[in-house]
Amino acid sequence: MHPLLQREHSDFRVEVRQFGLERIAPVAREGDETGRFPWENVRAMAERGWFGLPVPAELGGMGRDALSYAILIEELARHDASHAITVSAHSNLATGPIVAFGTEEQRSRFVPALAAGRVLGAFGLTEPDAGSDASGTRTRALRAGDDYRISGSKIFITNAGVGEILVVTAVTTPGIGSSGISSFIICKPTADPEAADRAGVGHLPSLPYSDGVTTGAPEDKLGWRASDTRALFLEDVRVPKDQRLGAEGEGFRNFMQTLDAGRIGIAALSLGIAQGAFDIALRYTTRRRQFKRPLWDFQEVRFGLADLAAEIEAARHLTYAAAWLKERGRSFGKEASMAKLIASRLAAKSARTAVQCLGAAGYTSRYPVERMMRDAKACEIGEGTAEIQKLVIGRHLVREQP
Ligand code: COS
Repeated sequence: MHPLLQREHSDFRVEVRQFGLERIAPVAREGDETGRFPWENVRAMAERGWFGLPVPAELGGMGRDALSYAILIEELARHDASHAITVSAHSNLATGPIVAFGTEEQRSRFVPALAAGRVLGAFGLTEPDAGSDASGTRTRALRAGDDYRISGSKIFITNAGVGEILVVTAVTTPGIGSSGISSFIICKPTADPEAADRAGVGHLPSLPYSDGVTTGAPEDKLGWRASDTRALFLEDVRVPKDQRLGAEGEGFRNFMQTLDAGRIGIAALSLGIAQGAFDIALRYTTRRRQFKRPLWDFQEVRFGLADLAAEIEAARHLTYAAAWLKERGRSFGKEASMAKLIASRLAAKSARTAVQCLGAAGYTSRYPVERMMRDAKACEIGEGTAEIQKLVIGRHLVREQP
């Protein structure tokens, strides 16, 4: 067992692994082919409390630690990255900032529904002109009495369509850069009401929906195809001032902290893809025979997979260490970026290696490794590109030098 884990972590891993085998593996390929959002499994995961795993029990969550959360995302991604990113974006990026920066009233109003998976949450930072340069936000929030009127657009937002509670950034004071950015909680009905209705989750009409919020069509993506990624359009959206998250001007810093935590989620997701692809390659190469012996007997194959196993274990140490630091309230931003950088690169390598081990079979949709290869690419881009992780790590190194 990993030295940072307790028995409860291992038991939880077994539970999620079982769910992955029974509920995710059978639908992952269809989700990839059709792009259909996995509403039935969202309900099943909600029933297990997984949308509120790290949320304190008094807010309706399971109150589990950051390591349990990393294990959840890792094990979901072992079979399907789309399921994993749906939970990760909801938990770390949407629920996380309300728990961390919300007032008592905001927490009790919005978090229980998110923690129960009653509705899904989304995080709206990225804009057409503000990707890696997140402080380039153009969405504008104008104060009007007790309200703000928010206008602008966001792009590539996970859960934007299916979700009902959105946490978004907008400029409250223009011309002063990141200190002029604030964040807001905005509610709107799900874009998929019939499917949500059939699943019995995802729609909560008692939420304070704002008019003027619309979403684009689902993006046609290379990977993570069963996850919901859309543009979000805000047209003179009236948001009461009590839905501002944190003080005016604190939105950027709060979102940066949220992303630090999010990066542990993407590291865990990457780890899951790396492990899932490795498992398939190991199984295949120990059974498939060529030249009268298993592929595994060829040193090239065996050494390649041994290398991969060692690198996966190293990435796991890094990811769990970042989660461990976060759990203890210690600084973890550098470690989270390092874990994401290394694990996402590894996911791509592991999936590519698995495709190679399986040869032509790996190149077809008969095996999930080609999907994993596509899914892995997103891990090097989402929640901060590999280049942004290096920039963040570099800044920490300079700051920490003796
Ligand atoms: N935690 C807390 N505060 C942070 C922070 C963090 N991780 N990172 C930056 N800040 C603070 C800074 O301390 C600074 O505060 P002061 O103005 O009080 O000094 C403020 O935020 C501005 O920081 P900085 O000047 O470093 O901002 P930059 O515009 O130079 O950019 C990067 C910072 C590039 C790191 C940031 O824009 C980033 O992470 N971009 C990637 C965005 C991303 O990951 N997008 C993915 C899509 S969202 S799923």
